[in-house]
Amino acid sequence: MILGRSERGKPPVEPVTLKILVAGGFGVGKTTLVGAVSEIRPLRTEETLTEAGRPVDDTSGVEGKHTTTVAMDFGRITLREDLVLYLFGTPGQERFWFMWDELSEGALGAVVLADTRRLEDCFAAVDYFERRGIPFVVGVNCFEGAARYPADDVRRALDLDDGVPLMMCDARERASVKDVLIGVVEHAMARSADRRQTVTT
Ligand SMILES: Nc1nc2c(ncn2[C@@H]2O[C@H](COP(=O)(O)OP(=O)(O)OP(=O)(O)O)[C@@H](O)[C@H]2O)c(=O)[nH]1
Ligand SMILES: [Mg+2]
Repeated sequence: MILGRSERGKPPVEPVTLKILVAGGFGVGKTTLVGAVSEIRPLRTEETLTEAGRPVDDTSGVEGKHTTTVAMDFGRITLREDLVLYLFGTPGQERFWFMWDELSEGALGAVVLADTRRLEDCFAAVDYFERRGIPFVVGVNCFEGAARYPADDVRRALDLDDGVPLMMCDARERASVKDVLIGVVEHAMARSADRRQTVTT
């Protein structure tokens, strides 16, 4: 007997896959964020921080940190059955920034993670995405012990354009990270809809 279409249930959906970058300064929690939400075992490229690197690898605030990303983090999250995000965490240290151009190829958008104790460490990431016109949101990773600042103060310190979303988050919490990722997808979609409208009007 041949089953009719309605009897066979819904046809399998081919999900849309989107690439999202996770950027920000050294030790701000990028690897932690990808690990918190990835449904596959995240690919990590961690190397041990050494005594020799101490003058350049400033771990103040994250003294428990013993490793650093040297190439990238990679993870995957299914936001809806028809929407899958591939997450690419960038290395935070300046000496690995040559990787960013490769990693940002084809990215829909980015999350710039910030730590308010060392806000200046994410300036370069904000500049990078602004200059290339890649939509991004800022996620303020709220470490315990760090002073909490109103969102507007952080926005002003980062000199963010009005349209750029800023969200408080905890890079260790799946639900919190998921909200940030939904934020970046929505923001990027809205930006591209705006652009289409500008072209047609
Ligand atoms: N308390 C607290 N610790 C965190 C949080 N996020 C990350 N950490 C810790 O901070 C340290 C740095 O986190 P990573 O995820 O390695 O940071 P990263 O941005 O990937 O660092 P690089 O790749 O070296 O630039 C780790 O020891 C984490 O356990 C957070 O939200 N709260
Ligand atoms: Mg890392």
